[in-house]
Amino acid sequence: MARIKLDLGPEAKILFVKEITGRRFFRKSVKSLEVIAGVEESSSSVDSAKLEMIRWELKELKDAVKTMGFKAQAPAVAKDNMLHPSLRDFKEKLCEAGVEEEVALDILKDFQERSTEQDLSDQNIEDSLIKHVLRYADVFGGITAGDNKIVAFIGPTGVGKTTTVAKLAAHFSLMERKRVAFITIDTYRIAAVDQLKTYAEIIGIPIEVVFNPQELLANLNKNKDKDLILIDTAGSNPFDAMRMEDLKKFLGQSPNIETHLLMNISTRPEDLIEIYNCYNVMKIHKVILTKLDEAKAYGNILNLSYKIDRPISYVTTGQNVPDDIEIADAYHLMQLVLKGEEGRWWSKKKELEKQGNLSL
Ligand SMILES: Nc1nc2c(ncn2[C@@H]2O[C@H](COP(=O)(O)OP(=O)(O)O)[C@@H](O)[C@H]2O)c(=O)[nH]1
Ligand SMILES: [Mg+2]
Repeated sequence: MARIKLDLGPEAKILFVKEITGRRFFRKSVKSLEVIAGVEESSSSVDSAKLEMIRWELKELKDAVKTMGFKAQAPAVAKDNMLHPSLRDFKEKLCEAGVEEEVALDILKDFQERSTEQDLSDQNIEDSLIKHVLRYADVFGGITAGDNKIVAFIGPTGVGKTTTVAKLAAHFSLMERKRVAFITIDTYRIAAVDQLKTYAEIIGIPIEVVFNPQELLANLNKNKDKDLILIDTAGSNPFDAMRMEDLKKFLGQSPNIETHLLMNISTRPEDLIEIYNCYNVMKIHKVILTKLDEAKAYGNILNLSYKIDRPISYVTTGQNVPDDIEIADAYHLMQLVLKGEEGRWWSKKKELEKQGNLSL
């Protein structure tokens, strides 16, 4: 009041008071008061409606200024300022690898919050960062055959479902000596099953083609003696809700079916999430990323692990049956994200195998 009277004279009155609590970066919150004061004119007194209008307009103006200020600060540079300088290069590295900016920022901010100033200035910060990023690699150690395990492979056309089923069948049947059966779901009676039939003949395992959900159930019952039943599905457009419902009916036949969704690693991150959401009308248990050999950047591994609450079971690394498939491993996948093509551990593994040294 003293301040107001000094400015406006002894007749001054407070017209409007508002308490504002503001937060300034890393400082304690500050409380301040917003006050509108005035002097009442004796002849033409300001009516309260008018005053209310002025107050309202003032508020709108203030809000508009605030919004403008916020938008001007929105670009990446401002967001980067929240990061400790020692983390900014690493963020660039992640983004260059195709990790989405918001994902990279969130992961690094989390690291920053868990670290002391001393940790952040440490020369070996990169090692700690790699360890931290490993936390985000959501992986699962592959399929364990036995006890009539049933796994279905779903995903858009051409991602590599049939090839992956063949790779796994060959592995479990020929290397692990398990009893394996193939079932292929053909919802349209036109899908090419010859490809899988050829593999089945070479590997020497039975194959059944089923055309409706009841047939699938009958076939699952027929194969109760198997250690592993692999179900291949005809590729389907994820944005075709009818086909999604069809597939859901098939896979709903048994609660024991474990579903692995295959997606090409070079898909745009936003499409990857869309595809996942479309298939998520049925229960997805694991994700398989395919065609790592054709990719230039691997940031999607991190984008996916960060945004989707499902582990990666396998990654596929080429067209060769049965060799080009790897069980997802957090360390190897993160090396791939950070080193790109140089991190392709499977190529090094093959090189060593050729030389007769299988130590990797
Ligand atoms: N480069 C590469 N090609 C693959 C991989 N997996 C499958 N393919 C190829 O992708 C094409 C489609 O595969 P397919 O298994 O028929 O896909 P589906 O429609 O999902 O069953 C074929 O030419 C495969 O050889 C992979 O990991 N890397
Ligand atoms: Mg196929």
